[in-house]
Amino acid sequence: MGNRCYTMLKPGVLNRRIVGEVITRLERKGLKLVGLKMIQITKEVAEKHYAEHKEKPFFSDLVGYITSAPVVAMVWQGDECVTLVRKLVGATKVTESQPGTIRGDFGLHTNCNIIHASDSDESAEREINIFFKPEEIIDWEDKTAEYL
Ligand code: 3AN
Repeated sequence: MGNRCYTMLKPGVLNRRIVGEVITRLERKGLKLVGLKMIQITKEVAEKHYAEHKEKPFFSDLVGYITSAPVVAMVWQGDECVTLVRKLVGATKVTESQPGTIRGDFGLHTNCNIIHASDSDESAEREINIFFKPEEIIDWEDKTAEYL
């Protein structure tokens, strides 16, 4: 089965009509999409998700941004999924994310970067539990997995 990574396209992705483009990058890698939905998250849920940043100066802007419009919440699955998704996503700071990565190609400001991805298996489990019910995750049989 591999492991799972919670991934969230922030409101900027919907605004800019690049939902498909960003999802395509994760799909093309060969990762398996096992959960997907569009949700309007509440302030409470956003604060819970980003609890580790509660004391940071950018916390209220971050919560304001991800509650400003719907997000696209996803669960990806595969061997080394968290590590691979983080590589495709790129570094947190716009000045450090390399061209070719999602953040490196689609963002100008760190405080409104367009995608979230879990940074460890433990945070993936915590975040998946915040946003998805068990029955919303479908581990479908991938008959072509051997080619990936
Ligand atoms: P990542 O999303 O790469 O795991 P975190 O967890 O350090 O990075 O930060 C969570 C989010 O907070 C980032 N995606 C970004 O939107 C925002 N953020 C992080 N660092 C800064 C910063 N120095 N200034 C403004 N916003 C930041």
